[in-house]
Amino acid sequence: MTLIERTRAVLARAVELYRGTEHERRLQEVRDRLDKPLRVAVAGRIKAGKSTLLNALVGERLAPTDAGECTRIVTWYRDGHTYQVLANQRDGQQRQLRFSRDAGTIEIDLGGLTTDDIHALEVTWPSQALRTATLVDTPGIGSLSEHVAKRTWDMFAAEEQETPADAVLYLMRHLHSQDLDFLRAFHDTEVSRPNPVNAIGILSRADEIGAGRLDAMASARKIATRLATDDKVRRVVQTVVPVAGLLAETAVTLTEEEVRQLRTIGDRTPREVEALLLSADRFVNLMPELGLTSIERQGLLNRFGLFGVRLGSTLLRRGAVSTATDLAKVLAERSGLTDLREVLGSLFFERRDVLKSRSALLAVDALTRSEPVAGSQAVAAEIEEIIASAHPFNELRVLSSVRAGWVTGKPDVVEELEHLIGGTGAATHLRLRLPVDAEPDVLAAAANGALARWQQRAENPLTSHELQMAARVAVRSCEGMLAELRASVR
Ligand SMILES: Nc1nc2c(ncn2[C@@H]2O[C@H](COP(=O)(O)OP(=O)(O)O)[C@@H](O)[C@H]2O)c(=O)[nH]1
Ligand SMILES: [Mg+2]
Repeated sequence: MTLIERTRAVLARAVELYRGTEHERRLQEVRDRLDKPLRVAVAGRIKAGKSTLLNALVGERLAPTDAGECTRIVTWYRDGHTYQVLANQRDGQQRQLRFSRDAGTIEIDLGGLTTDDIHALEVTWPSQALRTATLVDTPGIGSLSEHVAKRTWDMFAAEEQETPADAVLYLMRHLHSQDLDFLRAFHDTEVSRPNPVNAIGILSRADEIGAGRLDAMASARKIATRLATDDKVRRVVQTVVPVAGLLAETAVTLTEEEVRQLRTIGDRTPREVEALLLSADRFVNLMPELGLTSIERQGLLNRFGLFGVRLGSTLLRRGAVSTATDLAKVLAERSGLTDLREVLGSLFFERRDVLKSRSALLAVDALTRSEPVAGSQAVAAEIEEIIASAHPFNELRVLSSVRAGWVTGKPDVVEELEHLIGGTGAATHLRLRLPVDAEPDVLAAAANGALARWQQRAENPLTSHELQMAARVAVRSCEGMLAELRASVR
């Protein structure tokens, strides 16, 4: 039985046990969640660029950014057939809210409710991107008030019976000790501890590094790599990806008019443009002969930032791109969005079943503890069994141990281990460090080679105990890959 099948079986038993009680409905919700898109929360301090990045991932400007009372409420964005906004009230009631969408993002009319009355907003929006993942925008720690911060905290708190999110994107502008404390609190203790498995770090607003110079993203990439190899950071997130969220959002919603305005700037000499782009203030006010009003210039800054204006106009001047479609594509790449999508795919979406099973098992486990009934102990024991023995969880556990520095060995050995158990993505070619188009027989040969090496390590009495345990898991991973390859050849 696969992990997800075992999870379904446990859930079915739990639903039976709690039938007729007030918990039955919640368990059914947990079960239904297994078939729904993965839930990914966007977390981080206020103004880290969370809402902006969420919009970039959806490909539409939905989430309001900056101030506004709705940015203070946890908001779910999910795919659906109709456009709808619901308020989940603290008193348990649900109310449909009116909304408009004139100036881009959705404007929600709270209809007399205050932000304190609302537990969360649920926005349903037909969207291809939201079919893959339901996205959760959070107000952010370090927010306006303790109260708002607490609301974000609730989203992730370990005491909660159910973790509302299966995975989290954690935005950090600077490495801040408070950021790390927050990450730690989010990571539960049940499946592995600490647990970098369901968190990806994002070095956000990356374009602002180095005052928006054209090499800003290269600098950001260096910082992100340094962060990602820092022990403290590795314990809590799988990797760190630099993203210029604003430019990403603009890239996926670029208009012809904006391209025209950038072209106007690109028609000037590089020296003139540089002088103009020294500061936001200069850009808005100097050079009246440019042919763009102050309002248009301010508009460009709001959408692209200084870096984006510089990059976009330069690309057009050099003829590197000529159409809006091409420019949008290059800006998405340069903003880091394309890379982020890839990382999300390999670390979250390909592991969807594991992450969802994990959330579901944690939810049922918490219920059996807080509301025991006859027979719930057996269910709890079974969950413990699954968590202790299911191979995907073992991989996650080893991954956490590697990240925590508990598994030591020669660097290249540890690196191979990390890949084999799916630490850089669950796909077979990633585990074997081969190109995406590697032929099945090449993959099989590599998997066989790895299998032999790791079997040896598992049995070598000189191998440290931790590495031996890890090696056993790696052997299973290799066997799993080989079985899958055999099945795909047939
Ligand atoms: N230059 C730049 N500004 C950004 C970026 N992301 C967000 N911002 C701006 O930062 C402000 C806060 O962004 P927002 O997404 O509302 O942050 P949140 O509070 O974390 O949701 C807004 O004015 C955004 O336009 C970015 O990548 N680069
Ligand atoms: Mg926000």
